[in-house]
Amino acid sequence: MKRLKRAYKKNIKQRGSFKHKALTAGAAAAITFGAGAGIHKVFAMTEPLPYEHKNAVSGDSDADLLSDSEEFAIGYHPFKADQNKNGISDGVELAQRVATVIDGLPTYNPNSLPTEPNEIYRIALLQKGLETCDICGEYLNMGGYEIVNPRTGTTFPDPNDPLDDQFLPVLAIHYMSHGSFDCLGAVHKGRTDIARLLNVLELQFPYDSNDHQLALDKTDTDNDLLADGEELSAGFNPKNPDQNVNLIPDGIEFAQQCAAVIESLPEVDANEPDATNHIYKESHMLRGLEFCDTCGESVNMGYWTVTNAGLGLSVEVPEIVLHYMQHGSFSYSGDVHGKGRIDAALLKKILEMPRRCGDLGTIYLPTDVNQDCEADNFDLYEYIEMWLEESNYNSE
Ligand SMILES: [Ca+2]
Ligand SMILES: [Ca+2]
Ligand SMILES: [Ca+2]
Ligand SMILES: [Ca+2]
Ligand SMILES: [Zn+2]
Ligand SMILES: [Zn+2]
Repeated sequence: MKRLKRAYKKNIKQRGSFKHKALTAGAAAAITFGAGAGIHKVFAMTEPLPYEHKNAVSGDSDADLLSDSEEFAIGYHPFKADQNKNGISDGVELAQRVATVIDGLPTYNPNSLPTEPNEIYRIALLQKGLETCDICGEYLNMGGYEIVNPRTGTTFPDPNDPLDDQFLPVLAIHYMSHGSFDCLGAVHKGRTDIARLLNVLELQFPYDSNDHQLALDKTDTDNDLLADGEELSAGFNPKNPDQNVNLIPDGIEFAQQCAAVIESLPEVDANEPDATNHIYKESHMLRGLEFCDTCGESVNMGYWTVTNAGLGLSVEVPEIVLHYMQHGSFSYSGDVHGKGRIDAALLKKILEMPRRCGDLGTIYLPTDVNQDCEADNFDLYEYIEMWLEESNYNSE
């Protein structure tokens, strides 16, 4: 096994023809699979390797195509390959997300720059020449883009960036759109400076934002769609956008979790509240529709009253608000209730969040290795697998 790994490491140093590259990628799959260790196995099995732009990254303990030091620099978890549990390794989806964001930036020429820019933009520094991609052989412009963030006064690349000191190569964006931060072609050979690029783009997580997630008009220091005051009232940290390290901004997932809990509450008749239900909802649906200002969908113009009998507290939750919460927002905008924001801290109190394992605020015991809220044999298996992985890694 060890010999195979060494042979493979030697292999990836010899950057050659496309045919050779495809072969190397295939060997990577075989080897990680052969190691038989949990996290590696999952990804080797689910990701088709040949002809993909996904070479193994050195020093990448969880094999999610971000090195340990890159993860440290951007605040990701170096031993969790799929922090948001969506079946896509985190490095792959982050690269694709970055490519999409860059493709959507307004583009200017070096001699017609915007006079009063108020958004992140890129300057096209394309060149008269092509370079080929080592993996797929596609011809791409050998130039690239400088990225400017006028608000924070930051630019990409760094003047000493070893990949290219003038611009982010078109080839690098090509690789990112294929899920890799490598940039290996005829002219450029190296890896994109991920931490700087995310900083300039003001991007941290790979999630796709939704138009329902309306901007806050209150201070939201960590930019997670919960205002600082709301976080303080709710017992969250206003300076950490992702307290449960699942790469989803906390305000977004908390809104969705509250919506799911409200949907699952027992419904009682408004005239005879059932005293046996500690937390319940009453329907006040009306004969009429309310239209969502974001997607145009219609919902009942009525509302729910959600009550916590034990605390003697209740709150009105219109259907349009529930609709926005399902899309990750406590702010709403409809043609009956207008624009507004529901009190997230009050909701947290009434619904007694966290209610389900995994809801924001869940405290896991240190022995609950797989974080399913039960300390059992499965945790031990997971721990043993990690331990084997680790000792394998150290014996290299
Ligand atoms: Ca990693
Ligand atoms: Ca993922
Ligand atoms: Ca916040
Ligand atoms: Ca989160
Ligand atoms: Zn390519
Ligand atoms: Zn909508």
